[in-house]
Amino acid sequence: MNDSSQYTPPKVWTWDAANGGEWDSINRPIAGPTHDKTLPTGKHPIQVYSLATPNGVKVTAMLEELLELGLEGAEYDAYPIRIGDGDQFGSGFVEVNPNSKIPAIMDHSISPPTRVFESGAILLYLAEKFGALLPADAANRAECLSWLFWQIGSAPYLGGGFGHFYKYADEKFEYSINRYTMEVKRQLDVLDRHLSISQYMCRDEYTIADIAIWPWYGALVLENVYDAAEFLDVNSYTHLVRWANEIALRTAIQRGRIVNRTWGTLEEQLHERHDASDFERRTQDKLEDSKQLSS
Ligand SMILES: N[C@@H](CCC(=O)N[C@@H](CS)C(=O)NCC(=O)O)C(=O)O
Repeated sequence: MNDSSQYTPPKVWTWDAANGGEWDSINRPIAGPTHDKTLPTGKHPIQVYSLATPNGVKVTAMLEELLELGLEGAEYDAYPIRIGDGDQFGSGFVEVNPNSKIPAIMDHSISPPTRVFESGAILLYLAEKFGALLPADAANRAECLSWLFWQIGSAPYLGGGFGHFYKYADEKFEYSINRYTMEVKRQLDVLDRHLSISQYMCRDEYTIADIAIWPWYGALVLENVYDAAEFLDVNSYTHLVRWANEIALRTAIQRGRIVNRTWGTLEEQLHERHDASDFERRTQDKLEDSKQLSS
């Protein structure tokens, strides 16, 4: 890698060198598929192709919330797209999301079966389809959508900016870390001030705005994401921590965050989800395992 203080950009950039960093192998400057691969399809109306990153958790948490509300049409099959292995560049996935990023869904309950990609679009699509988790009156709906779109616009500074330069980049550049830390702390303060006067993102109603923001900013203040809890002094954002803790207790969040999770402890992983009983079976399998280990 070039020494940044010596680097003069060429007239035309060419793709002839690795950028370095943990995600180097999947970064490329062109779109489209790299290989043929058909996606699996299960028995439910909604098919989810995703991974339990913050963007992926938004969708599985949303579907679990809808199921908690008794909306059976939200039953879904979820298949992992292993982005570290390049699954997002398979031909079947690119047909569902030409942008090659998780999450993406197919809705087979309508004709023709319809694709939806971009997590914000998926949340809005599902909220409108099921008439849930999106306020009906104009003022509250506007507030909810404002925060939903705030999340979509803000999180790239947290993930692609701060997370990349603080955690994943091979070299630590003070300029880049300062720039993105400034912005992330400003975002945390935006949320903290708002949540000091509001129970949820949209007044006293739990909505898709909370479902979009929690997997990024809730997880950031609760789970030491990027090993940055101390660096960002996350506990000083007390109202945000209060909100994050409250949402973390929801069954749908606890379920949604382990669907398509392929890392962490075994009890945090449910690679594929086809039925609510998959969660219980997981617990049962664990109990059987621990009985065998202790006998
Ligand atoms: N704006 C998109 C962002 C999706 C996104 O960045 N997904 C990441 C994982 S969190 C991904 O699939 N990365 C694979 C890649 O960049 O090749 C959304 O909200 O859905």
